[in-house]
Amino acid sequence: MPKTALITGITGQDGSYLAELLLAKGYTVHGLIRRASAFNTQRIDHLYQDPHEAGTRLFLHYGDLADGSRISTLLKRIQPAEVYHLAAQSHVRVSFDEPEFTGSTTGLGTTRLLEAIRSLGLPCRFYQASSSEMFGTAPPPQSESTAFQPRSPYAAAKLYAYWMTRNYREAYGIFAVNGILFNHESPRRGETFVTRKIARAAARIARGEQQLLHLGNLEARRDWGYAPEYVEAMWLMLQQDAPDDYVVATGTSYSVHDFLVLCFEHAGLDWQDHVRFDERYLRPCEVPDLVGDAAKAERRLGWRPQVLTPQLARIMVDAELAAAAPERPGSDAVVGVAP
Ligand code: NAP
Ligand code: G4F
Repeated sequence: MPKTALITGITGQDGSYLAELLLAKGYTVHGLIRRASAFNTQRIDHLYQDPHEAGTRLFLHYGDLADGSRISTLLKRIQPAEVYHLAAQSHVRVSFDEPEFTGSTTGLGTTRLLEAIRSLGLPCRFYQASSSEMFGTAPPPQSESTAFQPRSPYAAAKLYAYWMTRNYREAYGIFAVNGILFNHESPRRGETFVTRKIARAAARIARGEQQLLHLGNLEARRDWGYAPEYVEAMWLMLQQDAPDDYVVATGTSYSVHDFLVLCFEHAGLDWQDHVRFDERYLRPCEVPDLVGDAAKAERRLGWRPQVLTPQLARIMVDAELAAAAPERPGSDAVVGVAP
């Protein structure tokens, strides 16, 4: 029997890959999108199906995480078997500027969904997009049993959502899981996250469209994997017999400086000729070193990463080099928007 899923955040990096995966598996997919003054569906435009035609399996609905009654109405109407809650204010640096908004969307948004599921008595499975950012300063490697030490409003909001997910599982028996995903990237990554910013700048500099790239802390270390593989892990978590929480990571660690070298060398450039420090990209608190231990995901889900950071850097730079030169500048460094 084909399943129905609801994806919040379907217009984001992960939402777009997850929608592809679920459609390929025969699911009917409903996506929550924010109303904006311009189209914000670029990442899923290739999946668009005319809703007037028979056989359509992708449906988009306006809604916002701030609007609990709308979420409840949609859940009641769609009756999804699986809910993948990916929507969030997901930028760590921005969360220091907008802590209240981040708490309301990234934190309370999860509660609004869980409470709607509970009050409707909906027999669905729920995925919460938890984050390695919750580990903060906890020494690596971090696993499901590592104590959280959040270092940003974003991390604190995600940690609240993590515990609400566990609470609704324990208190009400909802099949609710936390995927604690370490950084995962792709050519669809938002342009203000550091990997995309670097890959994009390398291609633009190679094409002569940009001279300088401004960055903040180059010493921070991250465990960077490939997003299309990570959405597979989300799906696997909801196919298990019992709900549980899982770390998803590559188990490898590279600094921002390392990623810079990987991208610029692949584009045939010397990064030192083009990169400048800009303190606006520093955070009031930094997370120094994230490296995940995904042994449980491998053991229980059979999930293993295939693409590691050096190949990821090549994939991202190649995609930028292949892309046509954009009409607008785009990079936050170019237009001067902080961070
Ligand atoms: P992303 O590209 O920033 O996408 C975020 C999505 O949330 C977008 O579709 C966005 O809509 C939507 N959204 C934001 N605020 C909303 C609101 N108030 N109401 C409704 N929708 C809203 O994030 P991502 O990289 O795909 O990550 C997906 C999830 O995993 C996020 O929750 C993120 O925090 C978490 N996570 C990501 C990583 C990672 O490395 N990528 C690691 C761990 C956890 P618009 O398109 O309209 O902006
Ligand atoms: O690319 P970033 O902004 O990702 P960050 O902060 O690790 O957060 C991402 O991963 C989390 C998982 O751990 C997700 F939960 C979250 O939603 C998001 O997807 O920054 C990575 C590192 C940081 O240490 C930052 O200080 O890069 C450093 N950095 C240095 N210069 C920069 C810059 N980050 C950004 N965004 N822009 C810079 O110019």
